[in-house]
Amino acid sequence: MNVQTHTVNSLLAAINDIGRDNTRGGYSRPVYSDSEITLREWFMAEAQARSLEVSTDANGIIWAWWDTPGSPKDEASRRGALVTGSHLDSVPGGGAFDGPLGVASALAAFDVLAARESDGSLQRNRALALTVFPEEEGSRFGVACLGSRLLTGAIDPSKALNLRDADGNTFADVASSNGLDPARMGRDEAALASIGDFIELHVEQGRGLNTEEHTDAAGRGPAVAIGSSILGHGRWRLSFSGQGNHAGTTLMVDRADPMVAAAQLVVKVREFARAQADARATVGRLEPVPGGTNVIASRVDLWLDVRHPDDAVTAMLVEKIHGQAQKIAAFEGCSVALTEESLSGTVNFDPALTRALEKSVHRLIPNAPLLPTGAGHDAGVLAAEVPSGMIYVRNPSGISHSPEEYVEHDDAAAGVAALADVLEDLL
Ligand code: HGY
Ligand code: MN
Ligand code: MN
Ligand code: MN
Repeated sequence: MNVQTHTVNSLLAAINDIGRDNTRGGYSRPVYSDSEITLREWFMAEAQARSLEVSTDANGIIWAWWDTPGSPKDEASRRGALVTGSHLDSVPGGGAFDGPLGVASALAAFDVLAARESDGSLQRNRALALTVFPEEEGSRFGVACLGSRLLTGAIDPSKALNLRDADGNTFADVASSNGLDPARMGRDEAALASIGDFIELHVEQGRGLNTEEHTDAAGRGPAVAIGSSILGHGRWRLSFSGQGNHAGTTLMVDRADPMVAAAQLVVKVREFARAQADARATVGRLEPVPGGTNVIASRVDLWLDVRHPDDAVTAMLVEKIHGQAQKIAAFEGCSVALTEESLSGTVNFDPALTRALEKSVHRLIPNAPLLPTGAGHDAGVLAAEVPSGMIYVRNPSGISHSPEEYVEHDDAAAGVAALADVLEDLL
């Protein structure tokens, strides 16, 4: 096994049992949970083992610095650095690669560059950093890419600090108990100035690399793709309120059941999205209150995820869904309230940086295509402030946010080799 194959796969193997979810399957690694903290500690140990200077900023982002030889390791020498990274938190019951593949591949790519530096074939005159962003999935506090949104000012710290998890803990309290000072959170000019280019390597989500357009005679797609754009996407919560009551003593004619209203809306969401080319709309989370088997719910919270390349279409779809929800609620004797939780416009990655990624990647993988993605990423949030780009590593089934998410060892190694070449060319 060569260095890249060994390192990235052995790094992932080392964290393979952290945060396993034995009820849902896969992994549940919510931000600042024991498992995600254990992963943060694993990352910091791996970074320190590579003599990287590790620190956590006011927004909870971990920075592992590989300063230029002989530099004073200060803000000035780190300005405009070459930064790569991803996240370690997961969705509930998620896969092993979404996030950790980017972090492990960056560690392995640094190993490749260190080997080139020690044999004299690489001179570094630009600082490098490896970053780990908190709450990329938004699984605990409801807003995706919370760390990168705080860093860029895309979310107001007061809104972020008041976000609550399912147990009612505020982000402020959880962040404080993890050593952060809520008063210092928010847009960080110095940190942003330190990012000259940002590259995120990520497991492919969706089947882009395995469609006939990209596969060879053996039906196999290239190991790697370069990101071109991220679909605009947002999250909304629709709360249906009715009359909580006893399941046994309440006649059917006497009910105002928000679960029945929510169920009707779920089917309508699919109907409206199917009628709109390129739209994706999902209800992945439905929470009845109080949630008893013998209880007619008093309220049902329904979370809606809508995505489309045209932000105006996303807005139109949400409005149509909300209008339908109001009609259904009225018919069922219920009411409904809509709350927007987060919204990200469509992102086109930096054209010059994307061309540079293509040039580097095509040396090793000439048929690596440009791929749009429907998945949000910290790289997409940073793109509003700094040149940002992505590399995707082939996922044979394209399935993600599921225990079935997978990357073959050789493709993971190819991703490291591509990332190492990209970083070297940008140094
Ligand atoms: O939801 C997303 O697209 C990302 O995985 N956070
Ligand atoms: Mn991810
Ligand atoms: Mn994800
Ligand atoms: Mn992401």
